[in-house]
Amino acid sequence: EMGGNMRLFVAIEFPEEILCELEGIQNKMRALAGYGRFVTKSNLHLTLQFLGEVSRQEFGPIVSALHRVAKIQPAFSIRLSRVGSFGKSSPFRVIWAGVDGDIPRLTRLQKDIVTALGKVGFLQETRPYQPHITLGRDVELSGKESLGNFSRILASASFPVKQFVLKESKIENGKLVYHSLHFFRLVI
Ligand code: 2AM
Repeated sequence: EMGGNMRLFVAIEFPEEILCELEGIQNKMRALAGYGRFVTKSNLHLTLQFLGEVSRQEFGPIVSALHRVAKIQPAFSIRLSRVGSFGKSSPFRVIWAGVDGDIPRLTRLQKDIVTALGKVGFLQETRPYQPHITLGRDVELSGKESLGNFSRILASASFPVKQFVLKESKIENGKLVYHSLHFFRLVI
């Protein structure tokens, strides 16, 4: 931990049933994949904003800014939509699960977080926001295994998003682990 810096991001986490569903898809994919690095179940999440390296002095203002966003944003519902990829062909750079449902609220929340963090000195992300849950990286599938086949096994139950979380990314004993530092409850 150089100079007490922390590697942070803001994310939405999922109920256990959704995590199990995502893990089920990963397992089917893993069984068919020649190669792939799959995200462990406990690390599955939807990123709202990646902050990168943050110093101790910046931590307080970040938490305050996120509280200001949360206290005026209503809770909303989303559901898993489909399986897609960044990178057009095998090996797929990233395979992800997408969401639909109340996307305007999700997008609004993400924009407000970016704006609020911009005010406390974080560079605004200029690339368009592509909400995704990374399932695996560098996944090698044969031509026959189209991603559409995995989309078809997604159940479409909605689940509520009642909070978001500030997380720290660390390597512990050679493993990537995420620690939740702060939960921010949305307005119910
Ligand atoms: P990804 O899942 O598409 O890799 C923690 O690293 C989270 O922040 C991941 O969900 C990751 O997205 C996201 N993230 C966004 N920008 C990032 C960057 N420049 N470096 C690492 N992670 C980033």
